[in-house]
Amino acid sequence: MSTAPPIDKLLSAKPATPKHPQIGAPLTTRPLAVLGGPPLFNQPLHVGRPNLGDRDQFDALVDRMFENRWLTNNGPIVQEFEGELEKLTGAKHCVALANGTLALELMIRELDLTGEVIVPSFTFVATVHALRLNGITPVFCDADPETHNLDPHHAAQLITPRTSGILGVHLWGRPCNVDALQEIADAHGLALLFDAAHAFGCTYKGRPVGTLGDAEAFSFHATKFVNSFEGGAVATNDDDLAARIRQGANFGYSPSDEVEALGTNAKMSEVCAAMGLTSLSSMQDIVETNRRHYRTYGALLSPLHGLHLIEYDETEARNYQYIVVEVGPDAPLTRDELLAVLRAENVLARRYFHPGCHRMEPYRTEQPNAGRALPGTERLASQLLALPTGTAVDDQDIANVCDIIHQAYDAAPLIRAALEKPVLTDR
Ligand code: T4K
Repeated sequence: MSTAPPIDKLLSAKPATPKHPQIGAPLTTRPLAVLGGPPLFNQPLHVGRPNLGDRDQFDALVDRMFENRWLTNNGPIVQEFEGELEKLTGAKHCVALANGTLALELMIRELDLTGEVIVPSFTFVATVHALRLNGITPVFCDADPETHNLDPHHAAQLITPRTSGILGVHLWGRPCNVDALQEIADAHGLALLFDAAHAFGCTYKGRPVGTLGDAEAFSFHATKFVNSFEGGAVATNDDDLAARIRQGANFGYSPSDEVEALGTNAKMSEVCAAMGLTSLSSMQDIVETNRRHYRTYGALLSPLHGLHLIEYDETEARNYQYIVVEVGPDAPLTRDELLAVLRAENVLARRYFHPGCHRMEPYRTEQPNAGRALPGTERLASQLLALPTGTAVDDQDIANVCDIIHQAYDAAPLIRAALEKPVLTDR
């Protein structure tokens, strides 16, 4: 039975008192949509709208592709893209691939990992699937509550005679504690690899991501900071590993046209590389936009208790691609209540990453008790919310999103009553 107050009471909810005149945005005086008002945004405001780059540059590259009549299979545009990636990361090899998931799968397979690999549960599920698809048991390691990345102390406790490697994830472009993980890997003779899907253009102690551990996998999916529609790459300084990944991505064919190993088709196409090159040309502008958005969110959300925007170390290179807030227990609304408020306004905030891979199939069935050792993961999966940013979002959009959150804080008891059973469908 509904405990929500009558709708006329909800509709008469007082609008928020203007709180942040410094943004110059017209503060709303309408009731929140979750309380019956019209949505503030007519069109959905997404998390993950692609950064498009310069259309003329892309068109010129596509013209070149047509003139070459070379569409895929290690074409000249892919080779140019790989060269740019190598320059930017300083990695000896960047093998461009069809997507980030295949980059992970090939990196794991060609490093000959077996048995168990230590991996965070708090990541996008592709990280863990890539292990499982290689017949490896993912051993879930908890997330450090501060960094959201693999907790090295917990990782060290999870090593068994079957462990062959550690797969860290540089979440939100904030690199893992690489030194601590490398020390553990060296002490136990383990491979150390990274899912760097979020961390293109970032550094760890001044060293570019792409040169850390044995190998790192990038994603250039449309929603990523730099995109090639779909795409990925493995970066490594290991000549032999790079050669094996190239071969494994091309059905196992060697450069002399012999099938010498098991392989799949994970090749990047020319049109994807054209988009990748276009995206790389805009990279600095995208960083600037993202950084400005990050600072705007920081300024506008800072007065709200219990709401904490993740911090980026501005002394290191960062891409600022993810605006992630932690909605703590002292906030007047839970993360899911705040999400329902935003959704009602057409702001499609995302619960990255909910509910934690250990609660997804097949891992939930295979390891039903995994959550007991993952308190940090459980907390983060229930408290984090990703907000819209990137070049498709402008300052006014951000002011409006923050205004909604301020209003929600003011109307929290009414909202809580109205949301007896929020229906949330995303991950
Ligand atoms: N490791 C990590 C840590 C990752 O985060 C990912 C991917 C991977 C590995 C694997 O890399 P890939 O194999 O994908 O290269 C999205 C992306 O599909 C996925 O690439 C990404 N991580 C993940 C974090 O987010 P969804 O299911 O949330 O995507 P989707 O379709 O809901 O799109 C997000 C929003 O972006 C939507 O609200 C709509 C908008 N959008 C999306 C696309 C594709 C657009 O406006 N235009 C578009 O073209 O997974």
